[in-house]
Amino acid sequence: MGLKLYNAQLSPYSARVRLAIYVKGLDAEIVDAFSTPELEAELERVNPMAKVPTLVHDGHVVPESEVICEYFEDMGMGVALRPSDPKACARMRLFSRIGDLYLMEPMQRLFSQINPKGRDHALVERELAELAKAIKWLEAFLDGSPFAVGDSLTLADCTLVPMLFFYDHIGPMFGSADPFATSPKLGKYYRGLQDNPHVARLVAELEVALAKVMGRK
Ligand SMILES: N[C@@H](CCC(=O)N[C@@H](CS)C(=O)NCC(=O)O)C(=O)O
Repeated sequence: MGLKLYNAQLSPYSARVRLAIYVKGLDAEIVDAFSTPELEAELERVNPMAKVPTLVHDGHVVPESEVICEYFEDMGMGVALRPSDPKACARMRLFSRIGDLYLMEPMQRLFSQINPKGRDHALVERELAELAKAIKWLEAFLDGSPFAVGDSLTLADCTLVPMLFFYDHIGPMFGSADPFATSPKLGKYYRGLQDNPHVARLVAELEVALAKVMGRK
């Protein structure tokens, strides 16, 4: 049966898991869960949350991107993307928590305000301020090296790359020409990571998926 991932190309949470799959070189069936009503119904059957990503491994269902990534590690699948040192591991999880709780939350609310027509300016201002806080924290916790933690890719990078992809694109939509202007370490980190072929593949996929959606608007 193997691994089956219910995915959406533009979901930053799905992208986090795809990146882990690519880096680990796992053989997984990746299906676009929202491409047909049948697949949507299948997703809802396997996971009542009906969210992507959802992993099914030999019939065992694992929802939630971070839980899936940690599951890969616990199962010893592919190259390790979790440091063995507890302190490094805590740093890795900190980046994921900041991403999930403080970066994605305001960004999700900003996604609904992309169209300047009928934009709620008070909401935009509030969420941009929240987003700026998360960016400041990431900037403070990064140590200036090419990876978020240690000297190789970890789950922290899998989390941050797709989120920073959206941050990089959402900035100009709300009037910021260079979203990384006040976070040079973070900008250097995000741009530098794109030399990695797995990261480059993921970012290219996100570009295609975003262009498709924007073309529809
Ligand atoms: N906390 C979840 C978030 C997953 C999530 O919100 N996925 C969105 C796509 S980005 C989704 O499936 N939305 C469909 C829905 O909620 O019905 C994770 O980390 O996996």
